[in-house]
Amino acid sequence: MKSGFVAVAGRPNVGKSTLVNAIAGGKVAIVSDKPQTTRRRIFGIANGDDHQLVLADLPGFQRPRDALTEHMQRTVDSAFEDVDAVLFVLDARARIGAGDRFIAERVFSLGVPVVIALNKVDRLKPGHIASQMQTGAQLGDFHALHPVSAKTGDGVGELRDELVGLLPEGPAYFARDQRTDLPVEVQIAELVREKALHLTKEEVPHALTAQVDELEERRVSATIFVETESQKQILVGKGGRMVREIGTRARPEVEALLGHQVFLELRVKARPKWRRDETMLERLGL
Ligand SMILES: Nc1nc2c(ncn2[C@@H]2O[C@H](COP(=O)(O)OP(=O)(O)OP(=O)(O)O)[C@@H](O)[C@H]2O)c(=O)[nH]1
Ligand SMILES: [Mg+2]
Repeated sequence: MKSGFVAVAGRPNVGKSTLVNAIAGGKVAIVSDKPQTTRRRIFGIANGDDHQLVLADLPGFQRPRDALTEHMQRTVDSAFEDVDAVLFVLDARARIGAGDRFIAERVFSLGVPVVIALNKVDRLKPGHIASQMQTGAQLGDFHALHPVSAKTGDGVGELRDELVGLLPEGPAYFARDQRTDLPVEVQIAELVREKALHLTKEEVPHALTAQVDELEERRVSATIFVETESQKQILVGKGGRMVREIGTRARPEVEALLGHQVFLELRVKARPKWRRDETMLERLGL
């Protein structure tokens, strides 16, 4: 049996979480078109007959601006200890530049194999993919470089096999039917946050967090926190329309996760400067 850990590195928004979901064969991490969607380390576990590949999905590399982003970057930094390989994700639709080189300096100095995934190649011209592969190849002494589309699944099987091939002999670290290490309350809070992210823009997505207050057999109650009263008004919406829409979108996924129907009760609260509040961050597990 081969088993081990692979850390997923890359700039915000390159598609790390989408790729982890694709490799794990199910949704373990939430995804959005807003940068800084992932705020904590999330294991995505890919099980096979003779292997267990544990991917550590991570926040994107960033310059910290407050306690939250500081914690996020600390999570990234510590996630590289004791991994068997790094999956370095690049965005084929963006310019490969200084941000990627900054990450390259870090990951290529770890002394473990680095596999580069050039993601989002769906519907790109072959010539453009080839030139992005060339630029990506100059980032460092990589073990392999795979053009993939996490969205369509193109190239994902080959990438997965490549990563499994790098794992040492070892035991199963998680139950064979387990796909993530996140507690179910956190998974639910994340689903709620994802739907809220999708429905908001500008500064609001960054000011959002969610927490499950009560998880009962048929009833889940959760709070969405924002930082200001005006953000709260946006989240509540006219006559409660917005928060209802978030609930409507989140509920089917919460039900799929729990395996039965639930009543999902959402509240919105303003908690000024929660992103700078160490106590609040600790409560949220961030
Ligand atoms: N076209 C295309 N879009 C993709 C692909 N993979 C991810 N995306 C989109 O890219 C955006 C970011 O995806 P995420 O998976 O949240 O990116 P991330 O790197 O985890 O982002 P952070 O957690 O914020 O660092 C979303 O809108 C995805 O739908 C892909 O292969 N092709
Ligand atoms: Mg992510």
